[in-house]
Amino acid sequence: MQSMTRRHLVAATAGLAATALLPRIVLAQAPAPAPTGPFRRDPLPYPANALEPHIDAKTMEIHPERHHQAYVTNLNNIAKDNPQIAQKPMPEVLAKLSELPESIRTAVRNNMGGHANHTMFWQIMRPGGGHPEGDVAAAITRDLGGLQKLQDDFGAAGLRVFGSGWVFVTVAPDGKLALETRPNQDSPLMDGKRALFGNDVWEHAYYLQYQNRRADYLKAWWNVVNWSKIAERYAAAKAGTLGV
Ligand code: MN3
Repeated sequence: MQSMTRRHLVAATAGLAATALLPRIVLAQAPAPAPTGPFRRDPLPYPANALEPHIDAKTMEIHPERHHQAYVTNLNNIAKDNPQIAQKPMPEVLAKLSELPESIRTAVRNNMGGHANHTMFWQIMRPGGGHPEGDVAAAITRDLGGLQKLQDDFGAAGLRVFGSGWVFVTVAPDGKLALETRPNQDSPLMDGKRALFGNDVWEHAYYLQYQNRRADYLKAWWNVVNWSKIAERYAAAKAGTLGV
């Protein structure tokens, strides 16, 4: 009984400490979007200026809070009359776009694709960068010719995307990797595949800092790739549990 009481006291104290810290944490982050439907955008897992000097703070404010948020808001608006789009995980909806009513198919393709792509994108970056290790490093060597060749080929693929789109490394259930591009907000999920990671080559992702120099952005981006998150995603893909 006494240890129970003590545990409660410890829990209560921890709760108080967390509450005391809360205003400071809230101030440091972007304002949380109002919940107006089943879809929501998680806050960035790092401050907006954390990826400097490779991606500027202003871009990392505008890109999630306006561009990504617009996809989420649009999805919530579509879901008002079409709640079925929120009743299955996004990979399942995106893999079967042809089963949706034609009146919403293109809007779901663009906005859910955008939501899925950006949700992945924020996760697979972090300050400090690093190098691939373990299984994922071995798979890059086996399937993509090693990290240097991957970076060269990924950059070249990114330059070949005409207009707006994405470059992805996809992962098959058996762990095999492939380099692929998609236009607009299309996602490998639309082909029943999984994105291990990818880079956004829409101008909104880099224009404030790099203007038309997409090649420089593509090269600098490797400095903020979160290889430990990618290793987690690789393990999840092979276990069949990787989502967006
Ligand atoms: Mn974008």
